Amino acid sequence: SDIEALVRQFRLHEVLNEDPATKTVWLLGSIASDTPVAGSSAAVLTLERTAISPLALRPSTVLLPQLTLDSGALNDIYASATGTSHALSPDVRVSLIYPAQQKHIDKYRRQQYMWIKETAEIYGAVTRPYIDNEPKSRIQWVYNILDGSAERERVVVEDSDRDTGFVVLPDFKWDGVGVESLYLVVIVRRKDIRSLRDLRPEHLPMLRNIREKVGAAVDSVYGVAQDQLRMFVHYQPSYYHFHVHVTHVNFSGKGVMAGRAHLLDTIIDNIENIAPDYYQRASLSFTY
Ligand code: M7G
Repeated sequence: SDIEALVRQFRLHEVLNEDPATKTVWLLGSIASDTPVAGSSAAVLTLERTAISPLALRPSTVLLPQLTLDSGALNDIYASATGTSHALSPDVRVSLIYPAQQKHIDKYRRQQYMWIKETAEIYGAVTRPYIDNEPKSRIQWVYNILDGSAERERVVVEDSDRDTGFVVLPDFKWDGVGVESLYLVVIVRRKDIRSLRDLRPEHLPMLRNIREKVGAAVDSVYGVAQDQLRMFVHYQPSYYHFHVHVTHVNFSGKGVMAGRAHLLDTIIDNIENIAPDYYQRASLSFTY
């Protein structure tokens, strides 16, 4: 594939970060050039071990011919070894950002996060001008999905209504191997909602539409019931075009942590039952 051709040319410059828990490394390198600085040749490559899908492990499967083991340790009834599994494929998820901007590199580089409590005033004075200053090209990938010029064949379900519609497709964070790591992204058709901060009562039909239709579609396509899904919104998001994350409840990762993930159900409830301008007035804390 095209991705494979690009990844083959990747020359490592620096390990940006690693996480043994999620078995992931983030690498900075260059493609087709020797100068791995932010600019035309920089690339951020993510390599992540996929979860072992129970689907690959049918009851009568004989594992042995599919595993090559190095000599390990054997002690009484306990044994441990490393090895290579040949049939449990795919076993790695690769994602590539190329050409990568400085912002992408900073996002994946290991860093010490700090809490920021964003009041409505700070949003207006600092965050909002920052968002409005972002080049539209940062969300070009979103527009490509909405107009069907990218990832067309990956669309799971869509609703074409101008005000309440959306497109749902597998998120790059999903390895696609097992439903327990299911991760979808819901991109709304409206282009005027930057983030959670912009949500108002007029958006309730859209939010409810997402909750009901996406829930039903995921059940029928993947066999995961609505009460086994986590639907949430990031604040701050990386991309300021409103979208909703949908994962299996068993999925765990940084993105579902308190402080960044806001449950869709809670968002609807806050606007509906607490205050119509809840998200224009709330102080929102997040790490930066
Ligand atoms: P976010 O909360 O703005 O940022 O979510 P995050 O990446 O820090 O979580 C954007 C979501 O869109 C993330 O879950 C990304 O993995 C996903 N995503 C980003 N891009 C560039 C693409 C893409 O091109 N295609 C798809 N299918 N998903 C993407």
